[in-house]
Amino acid sequence: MSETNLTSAPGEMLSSQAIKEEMLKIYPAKTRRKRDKQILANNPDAPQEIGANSRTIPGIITQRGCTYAGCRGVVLGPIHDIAHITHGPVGCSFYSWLSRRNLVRPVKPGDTNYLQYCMTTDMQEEEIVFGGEKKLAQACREAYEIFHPKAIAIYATCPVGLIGDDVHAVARKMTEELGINVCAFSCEGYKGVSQSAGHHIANNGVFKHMVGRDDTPQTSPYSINVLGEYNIGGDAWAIDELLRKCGIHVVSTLSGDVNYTQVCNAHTANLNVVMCHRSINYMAEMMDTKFGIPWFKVNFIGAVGTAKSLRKIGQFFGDKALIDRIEEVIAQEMAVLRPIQNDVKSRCNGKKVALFVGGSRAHHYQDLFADMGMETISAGYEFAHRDDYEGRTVLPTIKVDADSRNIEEIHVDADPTRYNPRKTPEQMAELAAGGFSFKDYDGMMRQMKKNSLVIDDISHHEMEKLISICKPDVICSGIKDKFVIEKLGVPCKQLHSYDYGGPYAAFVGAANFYQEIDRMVNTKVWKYIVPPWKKSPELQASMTYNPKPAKEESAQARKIARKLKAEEEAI
Ligand code: CFM
Repeated sequence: MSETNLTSAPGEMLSSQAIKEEMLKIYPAKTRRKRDKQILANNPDAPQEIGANSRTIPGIITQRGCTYAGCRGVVLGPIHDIAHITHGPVGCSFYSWLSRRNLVRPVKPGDTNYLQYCMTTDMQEEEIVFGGEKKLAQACREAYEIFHPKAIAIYATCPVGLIGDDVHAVARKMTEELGINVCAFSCEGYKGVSQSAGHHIANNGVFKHMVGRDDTPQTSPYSINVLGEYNIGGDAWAIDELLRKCGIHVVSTLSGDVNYTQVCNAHTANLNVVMCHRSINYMAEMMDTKFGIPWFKVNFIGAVGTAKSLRKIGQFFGDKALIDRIEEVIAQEMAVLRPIQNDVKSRCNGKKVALFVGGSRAHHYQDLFADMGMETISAGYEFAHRDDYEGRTVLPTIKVDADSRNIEEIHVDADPTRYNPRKTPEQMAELAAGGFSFKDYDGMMRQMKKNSLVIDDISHHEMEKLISICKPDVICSGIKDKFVIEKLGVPCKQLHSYDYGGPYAAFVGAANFYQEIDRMVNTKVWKYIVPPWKKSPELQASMTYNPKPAKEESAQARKIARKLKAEEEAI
């Protein structure tokens, strides 16, 4: 396995270890110890244990979100025909109102889309003091009277947990009173260390209260659910369209442009494919245990990944006509994509990228950059767990700490009447003998080159160091650090919102992404940017606070520090 060179400067090979030391040396001892576990020099052959899914150090400037965001915003938010009521202060509701680009497109007259509405109990001091359950019940009644939704989901925010409102009791009462499914989620923002806890809470609730309520059988033998796909910028539509061309029927996409009935009917599919492992692996596991639906990991981001995923679905069903059709579709799509790919590659080949996004995209998008000949020198998730970095084989060794114990693990058994293994043990054995694997996520680190830098929950300070030392050609991140990055003269592609672009999934999306990145990394505008503190001495003074370097600092870290200082002085 070749090593990555972290810098574009000719003849200079920097070690990721030295860059790490340079990042850490400013921190107080306790912070340094913690961050030390979360930053690693990668070795793909034997991924080391990374510190992940632990509390962010206060003040470090993280990009993470809260548990409420993971539950209400991410997993449940895109179900477009139920009423989503935030029980809490208006701000929590406002900031989860259309701020994520999980697009919805009602297709036929009568289709319902409530996502443009913002429903909240707008808690005031009075409810904080005397309790807000009555106001919540009233909000459910109002939502029902106005919209007549098929279901209502209630989300608890931080103050609700602190004062002890029983949202589940209200949900039970309202289910009886209104005669529709009203379910509540204890997803107070503080409940876990990030939005990841909210994913888990949402998976549990959707599984308990929605999946399995509609037994209408499927007519297509090739019926699947796409789990962990949220239709950001239209990705789910691109995937749906591609699968449709192949003759594969999507029962439900959890959760992207999906309605309540599709979620309730999801257990009738014959296969679950998982895009975002972090946010939905719980659901995949529970559906396997209860209904006998097998799952495997796919990646529809990037041409290579998309083709591989389609072929694996074909192999699972094992039907010759389906497999042939899939090959035809891949050939057609590649005939259109390849000239675009070659053209873009001629300008992007060898350029360097760093990605710091969420819990899955920092990995998936490395495939798209590889299609363009671009190299990932550094990557990290905001809130993923060790299995997303090191692969699912480490699952039994992950220590359960007090924070993760706080999140309910629901016990699931096989359904007495509806458990139906989709393959016989003989068929499963035959697939395994052919190298087929289920529940198969190998994580990000095995795919990254040796000496690349893996950084969990990156801070702004570490980002600035990475930019000044490695000068990547493009960084993929989110709105919270986009402008920090661009003021330092590096283009930043937002991989949460897609900067108003997309889709980037499937072959169609890959073409969009290649062309956008080509424009970003090859424009000359970036070299005209001088960060404000380089022009203004008083800002410069506050930016170069530099406590005594740690004793064990290596010669290379000293070299980097000297180089940075010389560069600063030269301006
Ligand atoms: Fe999964 Fe996501 Fe992601 Fe995620 Fe997210 Fe998102 Fe994301 Mo923003 S579910 S982990 S909590 S792929 S909202 S659609 S882009 S951080 S990498």
